[in-house]
Amino acid sequence: MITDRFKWGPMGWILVLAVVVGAWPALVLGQVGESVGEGMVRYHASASARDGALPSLCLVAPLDSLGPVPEEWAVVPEFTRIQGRTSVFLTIDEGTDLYGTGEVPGPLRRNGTRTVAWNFDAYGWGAGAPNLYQSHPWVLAVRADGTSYGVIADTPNRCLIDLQLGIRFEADGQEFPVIIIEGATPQDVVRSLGQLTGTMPLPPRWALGYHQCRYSYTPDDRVREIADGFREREIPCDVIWYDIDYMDENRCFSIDTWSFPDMRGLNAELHEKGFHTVAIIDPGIKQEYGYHVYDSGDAIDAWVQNRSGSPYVGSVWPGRCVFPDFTMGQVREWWGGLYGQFLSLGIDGIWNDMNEPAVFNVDAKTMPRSNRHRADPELGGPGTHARFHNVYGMLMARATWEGVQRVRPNQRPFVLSRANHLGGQRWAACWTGDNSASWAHVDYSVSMVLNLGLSGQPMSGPDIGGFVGVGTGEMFARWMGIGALQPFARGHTGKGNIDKEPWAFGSDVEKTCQVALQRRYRLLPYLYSLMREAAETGLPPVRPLFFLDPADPALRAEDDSFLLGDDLLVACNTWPGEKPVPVLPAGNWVKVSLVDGDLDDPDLPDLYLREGAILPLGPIMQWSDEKPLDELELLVNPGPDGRAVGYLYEDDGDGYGYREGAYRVTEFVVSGPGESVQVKVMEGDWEPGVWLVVPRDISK
Ligand code: NBV
Repeated sequence: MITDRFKWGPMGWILVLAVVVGAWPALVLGQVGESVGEGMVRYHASASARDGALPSLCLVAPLDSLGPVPEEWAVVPEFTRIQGRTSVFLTIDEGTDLYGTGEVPGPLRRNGTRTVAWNFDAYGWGAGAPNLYQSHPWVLAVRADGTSYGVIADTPNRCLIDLQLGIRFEADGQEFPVIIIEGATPQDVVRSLGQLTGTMPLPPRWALGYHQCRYSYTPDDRVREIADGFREREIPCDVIWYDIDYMDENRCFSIDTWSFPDMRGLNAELHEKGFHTVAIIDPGIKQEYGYHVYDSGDAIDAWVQNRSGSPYVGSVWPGRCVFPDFTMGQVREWWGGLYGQFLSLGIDGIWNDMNEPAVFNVDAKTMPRSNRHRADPELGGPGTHARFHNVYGMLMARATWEGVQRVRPNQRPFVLSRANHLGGQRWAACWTGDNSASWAHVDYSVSMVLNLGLSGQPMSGPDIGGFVGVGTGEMFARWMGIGALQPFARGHTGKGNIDKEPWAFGSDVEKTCQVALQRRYRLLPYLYSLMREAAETGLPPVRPLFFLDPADPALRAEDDSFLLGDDLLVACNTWPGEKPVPVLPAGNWVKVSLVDGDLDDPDLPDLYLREGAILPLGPIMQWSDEKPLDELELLVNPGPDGRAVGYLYEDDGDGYGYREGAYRVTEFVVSGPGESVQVKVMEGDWEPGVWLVVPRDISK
């Protein structure tokens, strides 16, 4: 019998329906905001969310509240909570363009895209990949009038960045705050991002040279052959890389002495010839008693645990592996200590790979989210892998960087990491993972490096030539032409693939690669000055064209070209066939030649110098320290008033003397028509001597 003691109203039925189909009604939360700096505001979902917030894992330091949100503040988020996730929505005005979101394939302008911040071993990734190896829950917005703001979703959890109708972040786990930065220009916002999440420390100058890698150069004689191949052909190169086959059966921090009987001697030989070396280290540690890394880690109970509290075991290259829990300071310290003996073999830099962390034979390609980390209180205390997954690679890179720095306190560490998170530029540079030898990937490489730069990471680059697949000589030549002008320039390819050294595709391609790399080495003084600026301010060396005039709609989606600094425009040709006609911003941009023959090569990008700029060029060198920088050629493109200005930063190229004043910032000025170049030291007391300055007026 039906009684009327309990009657379902229409709302009740809607609720039942919602539960059945899983469409929970969203709970709209009343956000609370506070000022946290000049032009910076933080909003929490509610007062209780603010009081219970976990420490930020991307900021340099916790942000104190500096009082209420300024009255004129325009960008206000709306928080909702739905099915255990927090969603934050910010409307955007008509004409607002969106950028950033980290390591993403596809166009520079991100409006209409959906990206998932969830570090993932994305071997052979393509256009539709929602998530790659790194996570940057960050969006840079540029309004129609060129003013700008940026939004950090301050959560390490898996986070959707949905830019289809505005800016929407939706993240698992506990409610998270957003930090909004306002700026008069996008450059201001990117600088503020650097202030909040840190900047990349100045790398050693050799890291700005060309790097040659493959999976793997083995045995030792093959490494010698590659190194000699560069020197004999006079193709500039600074670094040779050791991929995993240098290890003894994939055990990290070990050497396969059958193939590399004298690793120390080999590195000494390479150093003699002007090379540095970088070796790969993965996080998966073979679970094997008697192996010093396993034993010493086990002794301090270093491993990430499964949900029942035992060490989690997953399969990677060495077989059954355990994974260091880098959320504990003690583990980072132990890990860093392992580099002492390792670097004593004469290895110069470290490459951290597979640190999403990648795990074989499981659908998720990583460890279970229910795994347990025993994080230190400063990281918010113990938590599940769901909370720490996205920062695992960043904390590994941090442990590596700090360890290398402890071992060699007077040298600058160079670390490359596949996985990383917003803020991770403090410890590692990045490459864009296992890309493919296709024209589309040549094209992505330009916008990816741009968006990484707009997301705080100034030093990135692709595997030049493509990791997966063969490609063609023309593609390789063009890729080298572009890659040679990006901050991190490394050729690399996969195991079993064809050779991809600059000479592997015949003499024409070899010539193009030689000229491409000679251009890079002539530009090293400029590139190094730009890295110094990145270290100081967070502004990346590779910049989008819209930085020149953020209000000009014609520049806002331009990603066939990029700017190196403010003065040099690189017009890329990322597809086969003729060079496209470049979009040139206002002013008299003049096409420049840096090396004989570069203007006639159809596979090299054209370079244009800004009106009013002076570009300092060094000599062609086979490696970055081959010659002293005592002769500079200055390319001068005077403005309509005859004026031109340029800058140069110099120091020892490694070490920390520059912190004590051992550096020099020089200004070059042509003050009017027919005037000669005036050279003025602006900062620093570094005095290695003077250069012979050879000006070339390119306007004539
Ligand atoms: O260590 C081998 C490779 C490495 O060459 C590549 O750059 C990384 O992205 N590594 C991945 C593991 C295996 C890839 C198939």
